[in-house]
Amino acid sequence: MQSNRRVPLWASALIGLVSGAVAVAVSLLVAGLVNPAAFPVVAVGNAVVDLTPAPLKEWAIRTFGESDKTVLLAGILLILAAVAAALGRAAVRDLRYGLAGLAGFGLVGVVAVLTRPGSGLTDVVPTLAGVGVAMLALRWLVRRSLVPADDPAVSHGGVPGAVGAAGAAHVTGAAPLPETSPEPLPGAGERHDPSTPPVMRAGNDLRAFDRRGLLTGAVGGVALAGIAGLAGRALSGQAEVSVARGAVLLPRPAKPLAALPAGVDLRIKGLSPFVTPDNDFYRVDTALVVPQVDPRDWTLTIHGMVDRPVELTFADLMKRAVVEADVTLCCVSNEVGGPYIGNARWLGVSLAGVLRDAGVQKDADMLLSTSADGWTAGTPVDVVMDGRDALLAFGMNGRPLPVDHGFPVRQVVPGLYGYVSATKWVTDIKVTRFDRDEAYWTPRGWSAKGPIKTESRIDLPRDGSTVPAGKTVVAGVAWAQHKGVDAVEVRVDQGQWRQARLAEAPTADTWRQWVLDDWDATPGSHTIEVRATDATGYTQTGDRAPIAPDGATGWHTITVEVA
Ligand SMILES: Nc1nc2c(c(=O)[nH]1)N[C@H]1C(S)=C(S)[C@@H](COP(=O)(O)O)O[C@H]1N2
Ligand SMILES: [Mo]
Repeated sequence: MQSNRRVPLWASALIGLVSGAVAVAVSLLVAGLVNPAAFPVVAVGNAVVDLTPAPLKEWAIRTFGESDKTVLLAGILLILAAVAAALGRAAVRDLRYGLAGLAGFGLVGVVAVLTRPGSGLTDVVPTLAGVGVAMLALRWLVRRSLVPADDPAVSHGGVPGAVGAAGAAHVTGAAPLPETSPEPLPGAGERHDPSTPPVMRAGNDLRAFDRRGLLTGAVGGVALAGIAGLAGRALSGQAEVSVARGAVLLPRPAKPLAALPAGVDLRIKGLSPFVTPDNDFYRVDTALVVPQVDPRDWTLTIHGMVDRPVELTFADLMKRAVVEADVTLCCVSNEVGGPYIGNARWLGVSLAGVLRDAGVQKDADMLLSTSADGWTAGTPVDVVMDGRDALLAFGMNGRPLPVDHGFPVRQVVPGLYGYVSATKWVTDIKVTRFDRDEAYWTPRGWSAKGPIKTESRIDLPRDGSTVPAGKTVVAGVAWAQHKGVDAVEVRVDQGQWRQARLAEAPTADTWRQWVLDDWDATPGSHTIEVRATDATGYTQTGDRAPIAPDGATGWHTITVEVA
């Protein structure tokens, strides 16, 4: 059995505190990744609140007011710190006591997390990760603090980085010297009562307190806790915004759109649904970390070539007449047949209306919109003002915008590729001119203007798949936003073009499903091609163009094996 009598109190407390900090920070980090509500400290806090008798709760609210939660969390952290310090003391005596103490911590955390309403089994992961890493940290710190005393390197002062007598002295330093005290003199260990040798016995091992080992280890532990804690806090900022998002009450549109007619969706398995589920909606942006914008802090500034600069808060926006629109968004980087396209029902206010309030000056032709993370798009003024449903959108498919898709507010402009129109997390619109300002992608080789090109895609059968011979459904989507799709044709093995059957489309701003029901597939390899014709009478060119600078062209062509 080890004795801790030679490890000073401060040292064992430090071991416990650093291990405890590691536990809290790692669990915060993992909670940030898994589920911020599963941070055990907060879960314990919430459990305490729930278990507190009402009179005590009322007293706390009366006494601490709005900071009652802060006081509670501070209290929990203080208790944690005290327990952690005691745990360090126990660990120095016998590591198993310390590990058992940490496990006890973990148990409290797990129970608190699992008894939270709506919790799931994965919510224990942050607690377990925190406690697990803290156990490793505790063991490591204890080992660094207690080195084998019969190690000649230690007993003779040869600790790496220490020299001569100072090294020997710190091995034997039973009581902490004030930081300002001079280095102990050679033989300082002799200040000890000779009857208690400055070493301890652990089993057969002689153990001595290594102050330098502990302090360097503690610095490492604090660094680990600091980094994990900061990263965890950043991720939990997401939690705050997701809570704020959950609290947004979407206003009713002035003229609600009719429910989508059943005819927009052919309901064919494997065919893109007319409304893209939020989780399947493509995401394209330059953000490494998705901007977390709290609607309470959000403002939109409209300035530049306007008569009256405007600044709108989120509340201001929600007070305006609310518009609903079905719009298919598409990325200029979508290869022919590619996935970067999605359709949603957006809720927002008229961008043109807001601009009219600001009074756009006659010679302005560009809106340079900027996102919270500094990305920019340049949108033609005439397109936004021509009566189409150009929106400052805050709703998507009946819910507040997902954070990935621009919460709290983004632009949506039917008919333009996203890179020139669909600014997510938009906070600033400068009314300007194309010959004065450039948006993010323009100097990077992309066209300043980006109207969406008429395109079509085969979803079924899958390219490269094998299908049984006989009647085979060929189906897909076609789009020509703000013009409308008038026809889709399909041909097999470069034979005759055949008219596909079109699903309905509520407006010209969305894509349109199409299907060819009666292809009689014969055994062998076949190519299938598709082309759309839009309402201006233009039929998609078969000439292949790359995505840069202004969008790909060509007919989507697939190959299938018929068995
Ligand atoms: N802030 C910001 N907004 C942005 C972008 C971006 O990089 N940053 N990318 C744009 C591009 S290129 C496209 S295609 C659309 C994609 O929108 P989505 O991610 O909601 O599908 O967002 C646009 N808005
Ligand atoms: Mo894009």
